[in-house]
Amino acid sequence: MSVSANHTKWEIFCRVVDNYGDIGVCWRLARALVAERGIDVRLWVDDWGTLSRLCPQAVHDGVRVAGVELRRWMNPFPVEEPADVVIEAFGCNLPKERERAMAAREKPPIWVNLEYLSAEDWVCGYHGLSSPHPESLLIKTFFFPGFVEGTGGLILEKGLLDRRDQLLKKQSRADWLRVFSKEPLREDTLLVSLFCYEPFGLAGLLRRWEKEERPVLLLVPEGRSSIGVETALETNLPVGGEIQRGALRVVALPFMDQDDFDELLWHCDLNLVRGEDSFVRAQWAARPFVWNIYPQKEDAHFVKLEAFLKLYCVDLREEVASAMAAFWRAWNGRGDTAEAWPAFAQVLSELENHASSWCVAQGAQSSLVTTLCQFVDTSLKKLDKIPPL
Ligand code: TRH
Repeated sequence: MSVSANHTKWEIFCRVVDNYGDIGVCWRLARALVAERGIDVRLWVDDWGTLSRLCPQAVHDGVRVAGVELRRWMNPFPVEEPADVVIEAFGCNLPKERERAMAAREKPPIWVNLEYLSAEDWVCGYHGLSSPHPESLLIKTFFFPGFVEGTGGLILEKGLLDRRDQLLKKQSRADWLRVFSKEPLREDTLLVSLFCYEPFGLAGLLRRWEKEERPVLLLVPEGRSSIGVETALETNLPVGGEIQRGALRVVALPFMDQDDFDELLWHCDLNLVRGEDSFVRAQWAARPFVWNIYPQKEDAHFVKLEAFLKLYCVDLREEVASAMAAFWRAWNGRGDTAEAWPAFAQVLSELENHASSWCVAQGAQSSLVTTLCQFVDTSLKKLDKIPPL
């Protein structure tokens, strides 16, 4: 009988380049592999400080949290038996000692390079391509998450959408909000979450919201986003602090764990998110959202942004799609957010319906955990057929 992915040991290697996204994705993936498949997972992380912001239980090297063995990626790399499946996240380059140990195994480990998420057309053509190691029998396969058939899919934990619906049924947003703010919430308030880099149009948008008829309540977790608001409003905004400016009220939240961050997105009418992981979580929230894409040299990120807009807007009315695209572009520095806001605000209810159907359609596709396990199962079968050296 051949071994299935569920009975193998996996390890994920992650270098924290900047921000939380890379480790955010790996930590989430590791937990899902354990929870859904009972896989024994070890996660190697080079930046313990960033990991422990996301996972405060990461108190020492080797600790198990949510069933995942958390390990410090140190130099020189500890001598240990490599796992059966090795995931190199985002081209982080495995330690040479580890590559040598992998090559020395009787059966080479299944080696996957997990790439960044993109909606660009070329992704399907590159997903699943393999590259043999120049000096050993190791083969590295490139795995691309994505939104369409033929990619690796997205991380969607089993039961997440049901948990979201149940929570929203039993907890009103006013009750949820009481933990963060004692001010009563007007029924018609537009509740917005803000997780961003330094969008050029933030100050202009806040000024626009101050003059809105409909009250806007902006919830801002601590970090670059709250610093951006402090700069724009020329004030201090410590965690727990609140500011009222005209129709706009800002509440500063602490940095939460990933599950609490999900709940924030589920309760808001509009989520301003960034990077990769929060961008996907906003889609599982099934609410209108705006993506602050990670900026790249020579504006290369705009190609990625446009590719996603093209895919996401396929079934939208022309007027709705163009209002959404104009606001997204402005938020990323191409256009004026304050000018683009009224048309965008006008189509929010239509975008809410669209966000729900998009979420259902994406949720019906195979998740990243499923595609990875299928790939590992197929690779194990092939390995079984290779006679030992
Ligand atoms: O932190 P990011 O900007 O990460 C980015 C992207 O991943 C990008 O692709 C990468 O190249 C770049 O870093 C270097 O944004 P992202 O991807 O949304 O990750 C943030 C993580 O932080 C996500 O897992 C959600 C989590 N989070 C919390 O858990 N609690 C919080 O309070 C907040 C605000 C975020």
